[in-house]
Amino acid sequence: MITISAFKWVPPFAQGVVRDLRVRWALEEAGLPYEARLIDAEVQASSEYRALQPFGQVPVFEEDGLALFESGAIVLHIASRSEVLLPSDEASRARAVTWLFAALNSVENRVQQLAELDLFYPDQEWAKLRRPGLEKAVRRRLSELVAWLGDREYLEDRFTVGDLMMTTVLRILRHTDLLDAEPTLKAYKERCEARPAFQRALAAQMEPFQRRGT
Ligand SMILES: N[C@@H](CCC(=O)N[C@@H](CS)C(=O)NCC(=O)O)C(=O)O
Repeated sequence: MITISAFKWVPPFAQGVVRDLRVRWALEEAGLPYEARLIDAEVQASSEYRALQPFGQVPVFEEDGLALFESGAIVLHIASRSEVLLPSDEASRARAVTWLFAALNSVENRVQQLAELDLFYPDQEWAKLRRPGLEKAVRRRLSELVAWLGDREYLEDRFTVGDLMMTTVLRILRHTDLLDAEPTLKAYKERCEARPAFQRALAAQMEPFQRRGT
């Protein structure tokens, strides 16, 4: 049985965007059953967990003695077992993988910086100075994505693991109105989020938080 790590609890600003979501979504799309190992700060700091994830973060993927960390690597590993996520022809497959990396290396890096600034350091003087430039850099990536999408429904000619990853990255901007300014991109994200596999993944991440009532 596949096991993934996830948090027992995170503050509301993080609920629904923790990175086990993308792994859960990939597993749901691939039709692979899994169990979640819910962890806390004590487990994160333990040597047992650090042997699985050197930085103490979630998610970790475990199956038959194989342990993987880094959500991009995990999602790619899952996708390699699913035609839904990775087309079988070589060129289309390579394009889908390209978009997975683009989501992580060209979009998430900026989006994450903005989110950290807004959520962790909103009152710091240096953050106030840095924010306009960072917002501009994020806006630029969003408009570049819009230009690429044009009339397309997905980043390529069908839904792939690239769209899965890009959607989870765009969700990190939910505390801002940046996507409202880009209706094409907002509609793209919502199209991907409407997939039943995403809805199941989101519900599964949220379940322990809702059970706790916070
Ligand atoms: N690059 C890593 C980032 C993982 C990551 O940032 N995980 C966050 C949750 S979304 C985490 O565990 N944060 C707690 C911490 O860093 O201590 C990945 O994609 O797996």
